Amino acid sequence: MPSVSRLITFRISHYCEKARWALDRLGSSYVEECHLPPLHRFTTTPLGGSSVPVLVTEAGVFKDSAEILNYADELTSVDSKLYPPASELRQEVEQLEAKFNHRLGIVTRQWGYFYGLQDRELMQRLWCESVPKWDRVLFPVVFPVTKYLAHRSYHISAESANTAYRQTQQIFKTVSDRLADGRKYLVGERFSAADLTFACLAAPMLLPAEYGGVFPTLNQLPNEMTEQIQFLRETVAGSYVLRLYREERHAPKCR
Ligand SMILES: N[C@@H](CCC(=O)N[C@@H](CS)C(=O)NCC(=O)O)C(=O)O
Repeated sequence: MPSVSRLITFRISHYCEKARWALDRLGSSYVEECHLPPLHRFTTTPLGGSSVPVLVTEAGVFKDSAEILNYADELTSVDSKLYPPASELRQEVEQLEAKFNHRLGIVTRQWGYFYGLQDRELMQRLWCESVPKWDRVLFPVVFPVTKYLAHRSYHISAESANTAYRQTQQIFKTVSDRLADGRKYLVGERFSAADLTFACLAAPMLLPAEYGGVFPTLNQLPNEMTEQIQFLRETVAGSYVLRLYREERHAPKCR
């Protein structure tokens, strides 16, 4: 009998949601192990990784969301693949995925943490959901360290949050333009890794109800944040993400 894979995550992380969505879509049997940052390093470092998500399977350890999608895709039947078999389409999907990974995911996180880290109780609820007891117990000690590390590694400030919001608007504009011809998906005729990646990495600024991890609700957030979320939800790209979540983010087939 094949052993059950382990998905190491932060419950809130949009990169982890990318891996989770791909595995749920595949109907793959896995157990999610959530951690509080930076305590995840006790798990990821011995596995040869650092950041989350990390997927541990019989076939090997996958230490990046794109690697996890590629692994999941190899196990997926032809009619529901996330990467199109035709090489030109596949290349387009991979280029969009890389662009969203390296730009969109970074700025939506920067924006979210700028506001979120100012609210210790909210971060406690979000970061501690489903983590082991020791992570929860250590939260009061760990929080100031994590907050400091997050500010330093993600370059968080009021100025970078403003820039991040403007950059997200620009990326949304390029996606809206792409959808302007009435196409249903970003590349080709089918849902692909480009759509999945865009939806997950835009999610912190849209808060879709079907998000597979944990997010705050609108009424837990400051007005400035909710106004920006409402504005983006009404763009073509924003409503596209909400549609993808409604139509494509099905509950896991098995766990
Ligand atoms: N390239 C990675 C990026 C993942 C990433 O940035 N993960 C963040 C959480 S959103 C993380 O683990 N940060 C803590 C760390 O690097 O130790 C992927 O796509 O998997």
